[in-house]
Amino acid sequence: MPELPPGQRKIPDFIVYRILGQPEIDINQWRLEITGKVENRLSFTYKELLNMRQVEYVSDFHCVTGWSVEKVRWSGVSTRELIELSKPLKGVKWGYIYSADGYTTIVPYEDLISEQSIIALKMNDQPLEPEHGYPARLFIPHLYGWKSAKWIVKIELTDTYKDGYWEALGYHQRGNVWKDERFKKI
Ligand SMILES: Nc1nc2c(c(=O)[nH]1)N[C@H]1C(S)=C(S)[C@@H](COP(=O)(O)O)O[C@H]1N2
Ligand SMILES: [Mo]
Repeated sequence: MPELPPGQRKIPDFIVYRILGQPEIDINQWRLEITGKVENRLSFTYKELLNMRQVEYVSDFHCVTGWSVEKVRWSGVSTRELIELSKPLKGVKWGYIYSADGYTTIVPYEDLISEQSIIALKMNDQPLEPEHGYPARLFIPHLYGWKSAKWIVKIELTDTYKDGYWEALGYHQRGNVWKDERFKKI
């Protein structure tokens, strides 16, 4: 049995968080944009994402408050594949993530384009439930859940760090679950 990361305990199901409320999504208006330090700014519809190559794997989900949900099946588009289409410029160090509710977070570029980083369209073989981020959420298995922005609308590639919602309140720049990176070091 693979172990849980330090300080985590298993619970049976997700606890839904929507710190800025549940956004109304009109699927015909919704887009996922890739902007910032890129050669090509891109914008994808939900249908376009569904028509791209889908990746799928099973992985645990870890919230920084200490709960973990084991063996969630994720499927969607590889974040790396999507980003490569935008032709990122040299010097990109961070991905700043925007959600439809105004939520933001920031992820090191290296983690954003890591092997299992996914723009998840499905959880456990079903399209995401509205409360879990329909139509799409970012998921990176080795980063804490607050980096898994629900109702994602934009990825901005940048060379400069800036806090997202939780980072501004003291949460870690990277948030690696295996390194226990919960809070910024002072
Ligand atoms: N837009 C948005 N994304 C979000 C959050 C949020 O409040 N708003 N909460 C984050 C946190 S702290 C966690 S642990 C997970 C929880 O995912 P769930 O609501 O699907 O259980 O969503 C993350 N993504
Ligand atoms: Mo969380």
